[in-house]
Amino acid sequence: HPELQYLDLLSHVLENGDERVDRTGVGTRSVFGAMLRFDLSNGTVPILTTKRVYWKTAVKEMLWFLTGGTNIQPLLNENVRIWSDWPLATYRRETGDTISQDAFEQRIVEDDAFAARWGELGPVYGKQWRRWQGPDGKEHDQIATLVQTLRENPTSRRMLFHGWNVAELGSMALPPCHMVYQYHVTSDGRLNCLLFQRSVDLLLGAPFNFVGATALQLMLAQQSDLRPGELVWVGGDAHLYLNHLEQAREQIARTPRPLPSMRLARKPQSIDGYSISDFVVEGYDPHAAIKAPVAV
Ligand code: DHF
Ligand code: TMP
Repeated sequence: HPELQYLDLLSHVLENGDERVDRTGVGTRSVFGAMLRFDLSNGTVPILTTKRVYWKTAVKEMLWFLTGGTNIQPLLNENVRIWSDWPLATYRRETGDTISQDAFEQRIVEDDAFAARWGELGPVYGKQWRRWQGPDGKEHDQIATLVQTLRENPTSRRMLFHGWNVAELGSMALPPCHMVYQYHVTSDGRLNCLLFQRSVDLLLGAPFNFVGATALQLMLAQQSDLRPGELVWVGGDAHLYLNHLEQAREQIARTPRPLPSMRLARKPQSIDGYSISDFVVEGYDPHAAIKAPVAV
């Protein structure tokens, strides 16, 4: 079962991970360098079954990246709350206000001026993917270029987009974790993806990253008349936070169920035409959700 690769990685990190203090102060067990391979050509997708993964949230996050957005207001309008902690921490630090997460989120939704001031993550994923600014001021749409190359020159070895814009790292709420996505087209028309993720929160982040990368691969394949191939996921610093160890043990003890399928209900005119209702997941029967605190 493909999911055993993930569970084996959790076990490996639990048993052999180097225990250290990290940026967040929570502490992690960490290994360096990991690879998982998921074959999408057989109709299955890596939405983990050993806990419930909120796959719609992960797809909505990916659609938000594709809009080029970097403000959490449109995410909150879609009821996606996974990015609120970072602007909230900044707001509390800079104002001394002890506002609750709920009240902060409500204010972002209702007050556009407040959202513009406090809902920004800086030039993160969406900005770099769609509007990477060159030294001459010209903006580069890496996604549009990728789709064009997939269509016109699919044997290219230069089909990738990158989030690590060195000059702008300092103004990002978090430097990109899922950093570079490279694509490859086989001679029989399958689209492969290799995602390099420099830093991996194995319990909370990775399951979302698998879903986001899969959704993007399905959209790119459809837009370039290819079939989905393999998703190769490579992690750099792959870690379990020390307050996730029990949850990881609980998840490892569970038996994976058949992976679900994901398909696109229609073909929009362009990569910019997708919405969450276009994603159809079938056969998803996961074990119960596992709650865990996110390290900010
Ligand atoms: N920081 C850290 N320490 N780990 C992360 O995974 C992470 N991910 C970020 C930003 N910063 C991060 C963006 N992605 C959750 C999942 C993905 C994500 C951020 C947060 C999360 O908390 N997931 C929970 C709740 C999901 C929900 O309520 O919809 C989960 O159980 O999967
Ligand atoms: P870092 O910038 O110090 O590496 O911290 C980022 C943390 O967030 C790290 O635990 C990895 C995690 N993360 C993911 O695993 N996936 C994601 O998509 C994002 C944004 C973060």
